[in-house]
Amino acid sequence: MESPRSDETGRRVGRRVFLSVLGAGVVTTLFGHDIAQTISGLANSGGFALGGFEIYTVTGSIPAIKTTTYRLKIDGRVAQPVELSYGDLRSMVQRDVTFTFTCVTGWTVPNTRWRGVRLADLIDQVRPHPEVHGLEFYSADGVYTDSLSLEEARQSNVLLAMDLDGKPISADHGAPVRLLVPSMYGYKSVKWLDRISFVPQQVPGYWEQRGYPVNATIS
Ligand SMILES: Nc1nc2c(c(=O)[nH]1)N[C@H]1C(S)=C(S)[C@@H](COP(=O)(O)O)O[C@H]1N2
Ligand SMILES: [Mo]
Repeated sequence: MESPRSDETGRRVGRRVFLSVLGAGVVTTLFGHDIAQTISGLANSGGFALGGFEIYTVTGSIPAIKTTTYRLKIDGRVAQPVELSYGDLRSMVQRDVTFTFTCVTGWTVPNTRWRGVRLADLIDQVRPHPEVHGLEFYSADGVYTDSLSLEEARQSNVLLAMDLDGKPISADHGAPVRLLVPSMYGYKSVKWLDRISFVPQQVPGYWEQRGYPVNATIS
């Protein structure tokens, strides 16, 4: 469903795949993520519907990550590299951000309310070296990545989100921690976030290597 092309053919194919997995999405809620893995594997681009969202996973599976063993690695060109547990992140100041979630393929979910740690607070804590201009974000799925410029990453509404609409985010949405960049298309919002690396220059992410713009600002 994620394709840089938006011609009629691409859209029709996208819709057919979407409808064929709708029913299975409901089954997922009842019986857990093994079914989600199978379904998104079949759908190939990994989309099924959940509360207005389409759930994407480029690997075809939904990682199950325990909050008790979760670690977020922050490394690269910084004065203070750290590894943070879920508890560490929860003990930091929690911020709320409400916005319309927008995928570049055309679907939106209005008024999504997210809560978590402001990325700018973590940047202050690790103190990037002067040559840093980019941040790389890695998913625990082992495949998905994206990036921001240091300036974009400091925007006050950029979160490491742990709650959606007052509840811990589900595995489908990237639990226990996902990146959220409200001013940009959804592909910037890396799910199952487990590493942030500070680098001299921004590196194109998964979808950007496949044709989407590195600056994903919604105009
Ligand atoms: N790890 C990972 N993160 C990801 C993706 C993905 O496939 N894998 N898809 C991206 C895209 S294109 C969008 S639109 C959003 C969708 O978020 P959702 O699956 O919670 O609806 O997640 C983004 N983050
Ligand atoms: Mo997307």
